Amino acid sequence: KKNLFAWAVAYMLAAGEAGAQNPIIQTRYTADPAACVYGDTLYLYTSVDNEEGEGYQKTIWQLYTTTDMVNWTDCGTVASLADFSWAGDNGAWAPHVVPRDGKWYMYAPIHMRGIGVLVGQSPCGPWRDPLQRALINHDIRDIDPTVFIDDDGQAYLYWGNNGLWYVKLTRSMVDYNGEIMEIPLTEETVGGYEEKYKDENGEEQTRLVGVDKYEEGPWAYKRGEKYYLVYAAGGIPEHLSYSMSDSPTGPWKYQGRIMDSPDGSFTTHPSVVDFKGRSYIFYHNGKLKGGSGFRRSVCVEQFEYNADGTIPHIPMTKK
Ligand code: FUB
Repeated sequence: KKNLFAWAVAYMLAAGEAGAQNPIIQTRYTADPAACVYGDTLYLYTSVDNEEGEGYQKTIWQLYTTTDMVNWTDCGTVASLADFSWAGDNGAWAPHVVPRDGKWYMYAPIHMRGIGVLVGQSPCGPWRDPLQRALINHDIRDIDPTVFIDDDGQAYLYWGNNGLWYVKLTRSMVDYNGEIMEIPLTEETVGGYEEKYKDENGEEQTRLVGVDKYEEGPWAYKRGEKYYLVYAAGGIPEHLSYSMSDSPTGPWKYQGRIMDSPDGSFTTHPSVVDFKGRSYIFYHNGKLKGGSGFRRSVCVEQFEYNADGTIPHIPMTKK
């Protein structure tokens, strides 16, 4: 497979004592970071924005690795639409990758076709598509998967744009048990408040409006005894907010905004990990030369949790 084990040149060297320069990927337009810590390495998967044009007709997923958060290795394109026989030429959007029991699982949204899952022998494949169909295909808003494995071994898949759902994955990681559950987007769970309105057929509907509102890009994890959902919120432009819970199935309680809207991009997309004793949040902006809301670039900030486990407001930096 092209680029397999292409543990290529570290393309960008240290920019300073605290870490690399933002955007951390300067050789192409990358978006939708999904970081995964395994052993002594941080694996950073991204979607890839096109060099020209508007929209997200994206075709590949890229992997970058680091052991020190300063020097990054470009592992190249590790998966593409061609890995899914059913994907057509729809967009290769925000991925999420988790290792389990010696295998690697890539959850990959194919715009308008659902969320597929690839099983790999290594962080960069080779991959196979065991289902030969989407794992999740119940709504056109099935994008932005994030997988969290709880201490008891139960894995959960969360996803959704303008709607937030989860399922319990089976131990195989390529199937799920029980029903798809919707997480209510209320003022209590994700901020904002509900408003009634009439749709084009004159039917009364409810929508979430107000000060804050879940949009997309959920990132689920546990720290201590608390469960966290960090996500893009607010419509256009998006910013990052989060909710917390005592359980992976909720109820979730809205906690507030943690990062403002990035420069040059109307979207943002979080990934939060602890690595070598420090906490990091990845996101994207449109600040690379020639960048825009359709030509985005992955960035990272180090931060420290508050003593009570809540997340502070995190400024965006250039370094
Ligand atoms: O990259 C396409 C879409 O942009 C993602 O699915 C969203 O999270 C936003 O970042």
